[in-house]
Amino acid sequence: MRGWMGKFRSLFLFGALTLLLSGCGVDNLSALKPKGYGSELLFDLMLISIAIMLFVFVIVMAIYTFVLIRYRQKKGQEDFIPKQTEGVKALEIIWTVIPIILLLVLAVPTVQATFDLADESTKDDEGVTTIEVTGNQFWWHFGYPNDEISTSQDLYIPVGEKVYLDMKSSDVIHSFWVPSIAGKMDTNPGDNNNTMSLEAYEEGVYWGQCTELCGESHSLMDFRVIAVSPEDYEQWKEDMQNVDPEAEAQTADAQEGQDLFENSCMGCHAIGDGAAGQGPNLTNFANRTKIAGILEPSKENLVNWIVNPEEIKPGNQMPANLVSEEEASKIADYLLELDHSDIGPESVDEQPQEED
Ligand code: HEC
Ligand SMILES: [Cu+2]
Repeated sequence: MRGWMGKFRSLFLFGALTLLLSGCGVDNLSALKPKGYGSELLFDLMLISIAIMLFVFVIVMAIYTFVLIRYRQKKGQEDFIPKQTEGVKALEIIWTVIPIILLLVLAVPTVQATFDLADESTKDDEGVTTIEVTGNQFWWHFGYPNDEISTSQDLYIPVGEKVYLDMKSSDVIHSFWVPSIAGKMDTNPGDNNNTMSLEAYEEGVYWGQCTELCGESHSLMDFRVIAVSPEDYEQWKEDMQNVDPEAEAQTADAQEGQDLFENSCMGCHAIGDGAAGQGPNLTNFANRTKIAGILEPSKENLVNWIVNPEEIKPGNQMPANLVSEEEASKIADYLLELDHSDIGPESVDEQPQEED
């Protein structure tokens, strides 16, 4: 008996610890710490529903406890049948009307928030940014059609401004979710574009994830939204527009890497606002928060990725062994020189915190 209890207790402790520790993890990936317009609306709805649930729970439990104690069978009452109360109109009306009222209390702000989230009244206004988002197995393309900028994985937006996303997929259905600042939206293949808006209240690097099971490496389809000050955003746009894709690499190795890159990789990757090929646009690559959305941006990781991406993201569309490890090292030197802007993840006020 004791052994059983012991096992049970450690199971319980394990469960409690899991719950507790899952609260650590990465910061800026939590719908419970809203830092943007959409996430704030959704968080408020969560609070309202929890309040209603608690209200119902407390009242039902109070009545239940009262009835348990007050009407329990007493000594000498073995054969006693209490007064039956079916069909009491007043009671039935009460327990029909109260839930209806509670549902209305929940429905009104929910419908209101649904319309607020879908509001696109400022979309065509002067100076409002619309960004094209394309989900791909297993990466994100971001295009700024009015500014002739193409990028991927890191989405730059100005803080405190509502920007619109025009969203589609190049293959299967993906879902774009940045829990700290917005709700989530599916990206569909074909011409069935969805739109949503993003507005961050604070500068920051916000974690995003694909939340539609889209293939083998679905869980590795991470991205970031980087909300910078409006001045930094303007500077970033200018820097991105002035990229010269043919600029000579600086060191000898990097120059060799550049040639190799042009021969073996340019079929799928572009630098500058080139046509988005089959792979991510690598403009400003040296400023990425991660490689392929998941790896720390070190040279070693980059070489490993170039030689064998399959090992890192199974099922992804980049072929393995296009170049030797030595060649990959030179290409990495070149790619890590692609530092096209001084504005990067380090430009935001608050730095993200990695796992504890
Ligand atoms: C057949 C098309 C194709 C070719 C050729 C190709 N890649 Fe890729 N590459 C991709 C795709 C697709 C991805 C995105 C993979 C993912 O994240 O799922 C990618 C991702 C990358 C990334 C990570 C990008 C990011 O945004 O973090 C790097 C770096 C990269 N490739 C470098 C190279 C280099 C160097 C070569 C040449 C040796 C090359 N690629 C050749 C398709 C290609
Ligand atoms: Cu996906």
